[in-house]
Amino acid sequence: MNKNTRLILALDVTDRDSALRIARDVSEYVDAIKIGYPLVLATGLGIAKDLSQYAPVIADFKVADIPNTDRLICEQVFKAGADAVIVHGFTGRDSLDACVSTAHESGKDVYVVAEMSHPGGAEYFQPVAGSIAKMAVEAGASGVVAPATRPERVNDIRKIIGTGLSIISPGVGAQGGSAADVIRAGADWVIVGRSIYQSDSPKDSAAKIVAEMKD
Ligand code: OMP
Repeated sequence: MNKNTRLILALDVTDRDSALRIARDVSEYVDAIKIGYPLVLATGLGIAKDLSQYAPVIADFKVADIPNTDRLICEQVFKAGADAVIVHGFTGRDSLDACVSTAHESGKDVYVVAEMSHPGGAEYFQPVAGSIAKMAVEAGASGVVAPATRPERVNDIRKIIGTGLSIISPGVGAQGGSAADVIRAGADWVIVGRSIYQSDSPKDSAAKIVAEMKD
């Protein structure tokens, strides 16, 4: 993923035509498009390949199973044309290793959820976020997911992982976080969904967020 705009679109729409239209409209403003259960369950995993003409695709399946199942899931995700996958780390090192080795076999990336952005993310995740982030470094992941709703936590996590891993950060806009604040706190990319795909002009909204981060 090239760091041009620092924006990742979370394309959580459930209609194939809308997904393709929005992806095309915002393509000049995004470094990647994140897809997940809403869009894939509605349209099929084939949407990954269709969207990859506009930007690299991150498959957000928050993979969280035993190593063998994790490997099988990641194989399907990469075979379908995704460039990266988001996985959970709380399942332990062996499960994470299965995801990372599957990704590395085909030159793909793994992002590990360190701490979630919603209020409940502070309940169980926050106490273990540092350990999960450290494990992501040790396992050879490409980066971690950390909350734009708590820039101070992004700063803490950046200190733990150093500069070798990327931080991708959801929670901007609809969840209350600020793109500029979280980039300043150490995130490499922001992940934005509703503020873009629910707006009257996804393209203008994406452009505005990119400009805010540049400023
Ligand atoms: P909006 O809140 O609509 O901007 O979308 C945020 C996107 O990031 C959604 O696709 C969420 O599933 C995802 N996300 C979070 O909001 N919080 C997290 O802690 C982790 C993720 C994620 O892994 O992408």
